[in-house]
Amino acid sequence: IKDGWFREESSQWPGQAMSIKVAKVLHTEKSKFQDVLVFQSETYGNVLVLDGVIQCTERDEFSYQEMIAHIPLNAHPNPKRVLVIGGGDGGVVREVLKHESVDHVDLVDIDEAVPRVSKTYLPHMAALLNDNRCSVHIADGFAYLQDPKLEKYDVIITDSSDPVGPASALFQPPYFQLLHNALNPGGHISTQSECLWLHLPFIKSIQDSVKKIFEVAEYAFTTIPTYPSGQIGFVIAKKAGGPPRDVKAPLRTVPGCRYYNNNVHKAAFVLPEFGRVLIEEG
Ligand code: AAT
Repeated sequence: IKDGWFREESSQWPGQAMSIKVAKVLHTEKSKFQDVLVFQSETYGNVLVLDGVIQCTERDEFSYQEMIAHIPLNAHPNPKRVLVIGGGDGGVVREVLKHESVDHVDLVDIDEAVPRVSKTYLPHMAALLNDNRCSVHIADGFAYLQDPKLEKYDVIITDSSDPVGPASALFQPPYFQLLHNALNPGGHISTQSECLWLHLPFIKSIQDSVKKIFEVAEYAFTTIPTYPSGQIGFVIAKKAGGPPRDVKAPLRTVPGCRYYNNNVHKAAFVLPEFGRVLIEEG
């Protein structure tokens, strides 16, 4: 923070940086895993930053949380057991619990500081972490999935931070194999997969790794002003039954959404030509 502005600089997006005007710093700490910063901004509500990277702002978080959650959940005929890896702010859990069929969601974040500070400073995201359908586990997502006694899931959402630091293993083939093993037949996954404008070869490598294990893997995206270059996507795959974009049954209406609707669901898979060429034909 300099001269009242937070600036998001990183070698992951060289030569550019999102800046947000700070009204007040609310919290700083060095947790076991990362630098945690929460500030109140002038125009984006409260903002959570980990290791200098914006994780969410109150003004636009719904775009990301709704899309990473409802694309796999709403394409599944009857999701009951859901796992969220990362996402300690609780935003994805809030979206998951909009689906009446869901009777249990496990959330696994490596860093206890994230749910703790989110409960205080991001209450609209974190409130349902206390719901009786939700269990919060503080653990590494990769290690959690290796538990041989793990009960299987219908949908697994990887809401992870970027692949530098504690989340790096969550973008590699062994992790995608663990996801596959942890899914019920017919299960679906979505996994945070970065930005078309910045990370096209990386998206391709995630998609190729997922495809080797799930046969079909597609990229769907959302727009969001406070993530790098204003766009982020998810690799979506399911255990059986053809491409994720071909939803057989009519999509249900998910209540209380501000970004997601059934047409947005379908449109999210339609890529601009520079991305389509590499991701779908490359
Ligand atoms: N809901 C949008 C915010 C996130 S949070 C990503 C979370 O992943 C963080 O809380 C972090 O503690 C957690 N995390 C990182 N590594 C692991 C791991 N190995 N196991 C479990 N949780 C982990 C996503 C932000 C996207 C940013 C885009 N630039």
